[in-house]
Amino acid sequence: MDKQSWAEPYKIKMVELLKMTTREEREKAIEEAGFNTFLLRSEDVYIDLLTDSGVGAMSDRQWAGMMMGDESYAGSRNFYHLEQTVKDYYSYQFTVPTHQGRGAENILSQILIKDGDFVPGNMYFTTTRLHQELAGGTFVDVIIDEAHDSASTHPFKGNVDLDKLNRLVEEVGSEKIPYICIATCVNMAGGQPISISNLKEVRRWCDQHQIMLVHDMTRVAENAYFIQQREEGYQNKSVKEIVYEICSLTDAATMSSKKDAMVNIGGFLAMNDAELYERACELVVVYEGLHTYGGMAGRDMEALAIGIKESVDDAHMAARIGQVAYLGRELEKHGVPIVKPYGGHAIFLDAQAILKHVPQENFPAQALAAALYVESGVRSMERGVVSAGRNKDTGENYYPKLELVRLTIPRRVYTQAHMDVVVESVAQVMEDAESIKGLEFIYEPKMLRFFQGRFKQIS
Ligand code: PM9
Repeated sequence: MDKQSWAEPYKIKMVELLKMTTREEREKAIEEAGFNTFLLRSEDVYIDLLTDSGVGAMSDRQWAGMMMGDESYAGSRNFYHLEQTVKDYYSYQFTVPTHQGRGAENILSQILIKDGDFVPGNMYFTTTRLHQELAGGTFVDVIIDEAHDSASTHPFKGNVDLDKLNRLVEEVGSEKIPYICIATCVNMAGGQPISISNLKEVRRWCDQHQIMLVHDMTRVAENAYFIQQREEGYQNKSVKEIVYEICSLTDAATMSSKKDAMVNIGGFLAMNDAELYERACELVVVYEGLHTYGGMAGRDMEALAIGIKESVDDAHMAARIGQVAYLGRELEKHGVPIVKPYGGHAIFLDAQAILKHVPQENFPAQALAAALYVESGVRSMERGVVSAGRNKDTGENYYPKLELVRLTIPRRVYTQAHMDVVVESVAQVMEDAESIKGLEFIYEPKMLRFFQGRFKQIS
């Protein structure tokens, strides 16, 4: 029998008390929030599975690091520690700190993308695509088809389809492709990994066409864990070694350090090319701050450097992914339709399969996330047509095949008992699924509408 226990390699030293609410209070709260879980007050939430971003629990060592912050405006000691850690763990020679991941995306997109360019990627991410579009580019999805099928059990649904890349070059020419952006553990596909063998093929393809390979490394350690578990020849390599190998295959990276690296704020742009570094240093002072802090406090850079080291620990990662898999297995026991295989950072509910009576134009995933909150105070996030937004040229809604609710697990925060509450709540919502109403917008922001959009129920 496969060993499925995954006990945490840490013990709890401090706790944060949670507020319990009544159903009536939650009904009022979600109505006031326009049926958008982003607009709830966190005080009104019991178990917060909105995101894994910036909400992890820092270790005692990271907190000790916070006390060692060197808050000098220029040349902070903590920056040099961070820069060295990025070199040692991720292989990139130059680091430009940013306030978070999208700060890095903005700078990279502005430097590399020209009007009319195309940027292929293994599925879109909301902020990444927006910055590509704002810089004049068009995102092109080159992920394998299996990634768009919630039932496919392909072990590496984050893989790139090389035929799609070839077709793009035939259509637009390689001079219109400034870089390819490859995410590890693809968020919108359900936290699905890319294999090393596929990444090597993409590397060869990029060399052949002289196109840069950029890595969205936000969840690289989780991807490395899946490679260790699933890819031939990697069983005896550590997560740390695999992370280094993944990064070495790419030319530059954007990082939201609020995920894998377990800090509350921060990110960076990293690269090997000295000229790109120089241009990034020129822009970082415009949007973020001096190139040795880029929107982060010295103490945050110190906690990040320590968090990077902790994130590649094998026991940490086994417990992290083990907890996510536990939630997935328990939900499946209750017959809940979820994206398979289980993701790295989250379990994704198939909202279209649960709310068969709600057409996609009435936002089933948004409605399901709101209903789950009302049921139990569990906060989740829509990852479907609301998140996908509108086509920048036609203004039409994108209708993604995946209409999902994401139950995102913060790192080192919740217990197995919390997961059991989540399972019971989802099962209860499924039982009452037919009573859940679809939604329509009453306020639709032009950009990243999922953050602040407001809805009303359709009677
Ligand atoms: N991801 C998440 O919850 C937080 C914002 S969107 C709800 O999944 C990838 C793969 C991400 C990501 C953020 C960013 C942007 C880039 N790439 O949030 O700006 O998952 O630090 O990072 C979120 P920042």
